[in-house]
Amino acid sequence: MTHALIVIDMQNDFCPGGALAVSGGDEIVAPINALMSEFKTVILTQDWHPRGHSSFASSHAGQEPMSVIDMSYGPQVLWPDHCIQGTTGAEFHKALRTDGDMIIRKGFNPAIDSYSAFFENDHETPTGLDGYLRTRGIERLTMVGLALDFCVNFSAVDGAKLGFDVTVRQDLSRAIDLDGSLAAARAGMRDAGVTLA
Ligand code: VGL
Ligand code: ZN
Repeated sequence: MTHALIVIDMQNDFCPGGALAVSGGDEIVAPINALMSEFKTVILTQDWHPRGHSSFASSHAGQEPMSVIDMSYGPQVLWPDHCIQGTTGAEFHKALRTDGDMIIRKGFNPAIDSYSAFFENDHETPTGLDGYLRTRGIERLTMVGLALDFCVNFSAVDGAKLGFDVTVRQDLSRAIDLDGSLAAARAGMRDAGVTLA
């Protein structure tokens, strides 16, 4: 069975010092680099927002970062401005290996956030990753990266729903953990049939 490693959002803004820093995000760079050597297929994702993106608190008058609003597609956490296209914050951590086969960008639609590597947050607009994996005969996925309770979680659950055999390496992920989001994410991944390693 062809097995791919998916490295999620290992970007400056999610590492200490970044706009939406995930605690310990930089600690996993070296072990993820090492893990890449064990996979024939490595895919990286990159959170890639235009300025003024609808997921930014700054785009909504009177809203603070980390508050939640209702969007047409459901609840949306409002984030600090992060991973703006072409900025240093959107670049991969400078020590990360980026010699993978494919980089998939997400979150570029101004009106919809995209945590998952497979679908935007409306859960129906595809990123194209499903087709890419299927046409390459890939059936098994190992996921690592940031953040465990948002982009890794949504990607893992969608991957499992699409029929991939998905394992999340929790030791090679770090969480934001907003109001119990980590516990909820773990339960949701388990329910979807994701293996939490
Ligand atoms: C992410 C919040 C906003 C993530 C991306 O990579 O988990 N979280 N954008
Ligand atoms: Zn984002």
